[in-house]
Amino acid sequence: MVTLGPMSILGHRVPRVEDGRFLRGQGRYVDNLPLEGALTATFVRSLLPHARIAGIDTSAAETIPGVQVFTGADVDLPPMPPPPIPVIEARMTRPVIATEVVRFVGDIVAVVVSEDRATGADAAELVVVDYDPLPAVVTPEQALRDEVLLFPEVGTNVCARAGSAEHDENLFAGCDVVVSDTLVSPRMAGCPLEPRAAAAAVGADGRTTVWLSTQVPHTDHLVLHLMLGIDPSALRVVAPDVGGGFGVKSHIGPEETLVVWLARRLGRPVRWAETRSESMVALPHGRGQRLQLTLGGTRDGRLLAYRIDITQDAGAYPQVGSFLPVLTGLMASGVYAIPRIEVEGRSVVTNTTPVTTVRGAGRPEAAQAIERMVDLFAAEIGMDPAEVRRKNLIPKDAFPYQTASGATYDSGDYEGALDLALRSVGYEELRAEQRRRRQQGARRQLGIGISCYTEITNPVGESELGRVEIREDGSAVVYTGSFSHGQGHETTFAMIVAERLGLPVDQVSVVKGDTDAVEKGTGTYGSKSTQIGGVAARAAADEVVERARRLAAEYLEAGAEDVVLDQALGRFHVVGAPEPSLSWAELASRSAGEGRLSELTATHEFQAPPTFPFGTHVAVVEVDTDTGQVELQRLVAVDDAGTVINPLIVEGQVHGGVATGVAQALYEEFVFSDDGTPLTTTFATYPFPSAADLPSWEAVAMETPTPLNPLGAKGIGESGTIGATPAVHNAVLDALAPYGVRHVELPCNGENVWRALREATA
Ligand code: MCN
Repeated sequence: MVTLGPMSILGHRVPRVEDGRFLRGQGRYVDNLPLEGALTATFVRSLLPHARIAGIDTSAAETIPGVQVFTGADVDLPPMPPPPIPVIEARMTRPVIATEVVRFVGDIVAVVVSEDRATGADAAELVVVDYDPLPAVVTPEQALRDEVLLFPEVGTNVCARAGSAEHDENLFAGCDVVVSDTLVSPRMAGCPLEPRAAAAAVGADGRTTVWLSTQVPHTDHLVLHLMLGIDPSALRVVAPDVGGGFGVKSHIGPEETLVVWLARRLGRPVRWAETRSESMVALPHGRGQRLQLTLGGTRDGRLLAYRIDITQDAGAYPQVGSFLPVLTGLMASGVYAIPRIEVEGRSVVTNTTPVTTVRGAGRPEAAQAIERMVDLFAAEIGMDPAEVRRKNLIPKDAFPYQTASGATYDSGDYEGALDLALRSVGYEELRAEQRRRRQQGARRQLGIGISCYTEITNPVGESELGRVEIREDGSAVVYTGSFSHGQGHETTFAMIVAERLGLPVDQVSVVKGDTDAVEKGTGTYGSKSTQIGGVAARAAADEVVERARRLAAEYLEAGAEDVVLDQALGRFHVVGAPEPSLSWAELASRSAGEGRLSELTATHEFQAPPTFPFGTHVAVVEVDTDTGQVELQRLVAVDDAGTVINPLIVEGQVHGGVATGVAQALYEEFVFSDDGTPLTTTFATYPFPSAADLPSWEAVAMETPTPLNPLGAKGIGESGTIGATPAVHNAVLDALAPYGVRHVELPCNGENVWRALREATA
């Protein structure tokens, strides 16, 4: 049990300290770092999805003064391997510049270096590539046929597998009702407002400094050291402010690697900033799963068995995306106690943009699948979808709970979340209004969609480093291996440490994203930062208090065991005697004078198993049954991330997360033509919603602490995304139920809804 003192800053709506600089335009991004004499890198990219390179003519480009062009033949770098995850086929490597074959529109065929960006763009246009087109594998279904192979030497397009190919013929034994459907979770583009950017320079001391728009500076440091053979101590990676990552900046690509190679080769700083249209095709995408689903149970609403078969489109080169069926399978059971679950999955390479993690990564797909199937099952047995859910929820007293799909959930109150969401939305009144509209045969029908979800944060149980140092003026600095690219760690990590030290929050600053300043780190993805990075910082702060107590005892001429820290005042004194006392500033300046300030420093690493945040989202939509247009009217989101550090930031995370989830339900889909040409390469064709397209969400707080860390905190960064998509999808189908529609493809845009209505009523 976590007990916080009455004076604790935790749980308060502290405004984000980082916002001052962002709102005043003082953020420092890679593209606006002053970098004297930097050259510009511009990539020449394949326009064909699959082709053999017959020749490259760079001569016209190189007639432009100051332009140099490098092709694969000029670059002595090894190919980039897939992430070192055992299930992924390691032989499907990616050359940093394609030399023989291009495998997607956007694959790099050359890089132009110029004095400025405009010249680079002009020169790139003049690089002539002679291609012999190869047949393109565009869909996972085509890939599975293995007729055209992306990597002939591997002998198959399958790049990873999940679950088991063994089937129990009696899986659905005892089920009165069995429902099946196929759900496609469309491919999404991550769309960070700041596209990728990289810069590199070699200093007078021979050390290479690299600035990256990234989520994982320490992992990037490792990859660059291995790829370029740079001694780790001669390499520094700095991540300045980053304008969003959403999962897609969690793996360094050939672009960043080449920028570093060029800077070292040319002896001048080099910088690259991705354009939006380049980002749409070359920055890895997310989702892209086809799920074949079968759910069975009894007529009175008990779920008994579930089969989930996952085909993941991995794109041209396997990335973390190809591992996601493992996570989808692990989370297949959702919030329900389903006794029998079978998971089978495979990932295949296709001639499309590589697929990686996008907010939620593997877990949205699991929630989309089970939540859709529960609704189908409810419709089949004629029971209210809320009721079917309630009957099958894992009970509050059953934790820790092991699901049939292999996850061990730490804590939860799923029924509490469902009740709270239904109460908040006014479920009964909405159903009454729905009945009225149905009776009237209204053109605009009402749909109410429920989604109960749980998700896994810190999914692979990682560790994180935190260090706390007291400065001479008595303020504190937190060094963390986590990295904030929009999540507000400068505020929440400062709150966590301030609470332990008894200092005002503004006396605690946070240092992150610099491999010279922080010796170790895993970065930020999988909504893991607070529960490992925050906890590590907290433990380091506790150790600093312990050391400070011993020092204060010396100065107060008391026994160390008798000295306490008054957390409300931030002063050390003998227990029971408030004076004499020493503030942090007094303690720090005196110890600095004696050369002992370094005693007030501590480092801690914290490792813990995954935690499982959860919640219920209810969406209310109006569907125009003539045109198929869907209007999202309300979305109530109950999201439980354990103990909340800062409700203001948590609400912000839910707000952004829900927007991504709703966008997948209603708008976003990255589309390729039948021959593999990307069709949605700008915000004119890829319907990335703006605030004007979305209503305000109704976020409802709920806190069920985890026993797995002393803060009691789970993650919140992806919950909104995971909960929202199935709620909206179910709401659309709920509105269309009287018309016999039982399936609408995602996204539920006007066209897909209209088609489903037409087919059902034909
Ligand atoms: N928090 C809290 N109380 C909790 C849990 C979290 O106050 N119980 C606070 C944290 O301290 C932190 C924020 O909420 O300030 C998010 O914390 P956490 O859930 O630990 O997640 P991470 O910091 O690890 O962020 C990762 C997550 C992921 S995986 C994606 S993708 C994502 C997201 O965060 N991308 C984002 N949120 C984003 N927000 C912005 N603005 N931009 C992105 O790219």
